[in-house]
Amino acid sequence: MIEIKVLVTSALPYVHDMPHLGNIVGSVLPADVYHRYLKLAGHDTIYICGSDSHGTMFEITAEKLGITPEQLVFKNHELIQEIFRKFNIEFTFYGITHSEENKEITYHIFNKLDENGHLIEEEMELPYCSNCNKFLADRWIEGKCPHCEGLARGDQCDDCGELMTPQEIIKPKCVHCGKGNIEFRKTRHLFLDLPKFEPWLKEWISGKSWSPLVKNFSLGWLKEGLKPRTITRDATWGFPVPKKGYEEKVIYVWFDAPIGYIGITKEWSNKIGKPDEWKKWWLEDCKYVQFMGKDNVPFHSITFPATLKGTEGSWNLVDNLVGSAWLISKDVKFSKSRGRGLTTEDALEIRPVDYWRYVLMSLYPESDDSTFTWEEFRRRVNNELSDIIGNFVHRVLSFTKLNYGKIPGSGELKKEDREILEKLEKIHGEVTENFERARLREALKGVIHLAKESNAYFNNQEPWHLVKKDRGRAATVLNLCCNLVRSTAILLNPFLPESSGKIWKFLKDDSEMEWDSAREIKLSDHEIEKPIVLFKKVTQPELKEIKSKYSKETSEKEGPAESKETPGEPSEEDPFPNLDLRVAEIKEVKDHPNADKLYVFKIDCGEERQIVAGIKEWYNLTFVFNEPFDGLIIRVCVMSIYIFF
Ligand code: B3M
Ligand code: ZN
Repeated sequence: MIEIKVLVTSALPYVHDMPHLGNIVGSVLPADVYHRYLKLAGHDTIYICGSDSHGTMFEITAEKLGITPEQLVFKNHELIQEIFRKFNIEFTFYGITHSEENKEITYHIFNKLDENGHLIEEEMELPYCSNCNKFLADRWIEGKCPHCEGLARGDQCDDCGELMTPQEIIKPKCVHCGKGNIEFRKTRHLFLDLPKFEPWLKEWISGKSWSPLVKNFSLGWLKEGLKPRTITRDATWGFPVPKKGYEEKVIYVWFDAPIGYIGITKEWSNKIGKPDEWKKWWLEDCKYVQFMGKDNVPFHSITFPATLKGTEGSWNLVDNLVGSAWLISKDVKFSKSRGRGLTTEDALEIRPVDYWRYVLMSLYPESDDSTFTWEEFRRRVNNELSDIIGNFVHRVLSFTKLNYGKIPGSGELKKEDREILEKLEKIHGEVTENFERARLREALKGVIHLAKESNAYFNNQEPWHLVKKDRGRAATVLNLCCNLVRSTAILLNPFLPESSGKIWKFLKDDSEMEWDSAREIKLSDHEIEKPIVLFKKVTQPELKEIKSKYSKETSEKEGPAESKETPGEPSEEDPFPNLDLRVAEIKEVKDHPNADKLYVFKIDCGEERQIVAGIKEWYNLTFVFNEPFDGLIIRVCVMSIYIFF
């Protein structure tokens, strides 16, 4: 693999409030997964993020809490890092936009734009509350969105994301006093002359291989025609405008926030005692990948690049802009604070972090909105995490430990062994390619695919028979399987670092994990630990409890919670809505008292069930179950088709 330099950033979260699961999957989590991959693959990379600390929301929230915006910002700056730590988000550095470094770079860029004639001064009519005697910048004014009738706050709609002027807001009111005594008064502001950058932006964006979501959005805005954008505000919290006549105003948050990526890189450079390090990432050749929710795209594909371009400096511009759609939660409300739906803390009480990292990334809304439901959560945990990954790792390692005490050496390879190794090579290549292009959901599918293929190999080789007939051959099969477990651990690492680390420990592999070594057979004649179960399934009773605990308020407010217990209509997305395929663990097998061809099974398919199956002619299961199977879980695929009328 060719080693490259990659700068990774994710949208800087506003810290007037804490993030919820939707925010986490929208930017920091995919950026972390991607950055972890880059490190494993040996690229030279840093992941920079930090708290977005300016803007009128801080003044509003701080006012409500009776503290200053600065106190609010620095308190929440600590709290948010605590949440990210719990989600194992590994930043190279997490800084803040309210810093001396960011102020310095913001002023530098501001002055360059001014010198180069890209700032326009204009008088505008802005909302003024005659009750509070204040201009109402941005979110101090609220009302109905003229596009979707949702909640419009200041210059953007919370619901549809459209930008607007305050004059366009329907039935506006002042957030300070809650009254509608709004008039429009004249005040002078500075604008970035965006229309000037249109031809350049068009050419630049057209040359990018961004996802259709991001690219079409961006070209769409250009097509509508750009207007000059204000970069100053009548407010008190923010960087004061460094220009004569504007001393009473502050720089608009969306001007200094993206510059914050640079400011935070500089803050990091100073912290590590290498004050010029930031230049290596911003002024020298380097690939730059950004992650964000789709509502943030215009600021990153249009305004920020135009801002940097206008300085005529040699700033690195974004190469891959990864914008995610929304993860919509159907039967629970993702919430930022306790007592109103499901918070990140609640989520981690339900299951440890890797379950969430898995479920969220498997639903990562890469190109389109995706939907979270509790049923989906259970399905992903039980059928993928537990039945595919967990099961494969556990059965291979426990069977190997039981029969050989360690990973045995391998004999000569047969055709089927070479085939699984070819599959490993192919899947590794595909997962790598998807990672390189930051297509993370596809990359995760590839990891699951590898575990599935490896599981099938284990099944087809039937080492439990081989071990009695041909220990040498069984050793070869198990050697390959254990090494496939190792490959799975590596490919899984960016997504589930904790679980991957546990597998590494079971394998007693003390080497540094390396991406490319997943393609190789590394372990032979090598001690291993007895594995412990990696993922616990979500049972029906547990799911019921979770639903009743976290879904109540939402279902009251938003109508009945979605439920798969009722018949669904086939759709393009799900042509078999009533088909429920599950892998079950057989707990007990007995002969049927009245039928020669039937067994009676007690199974655990997430819930305890008794079923009968006419497979006695083909399988002697009482024989299998009389064998000792310490630690070995024997699973048989049981298909249950529930047809609802
Ligand atoms: N703080 C919006 C958000 O948190 C904004 C992103 C800034 S990125 C420079 O969604
Ligand atoms: Zn007012």
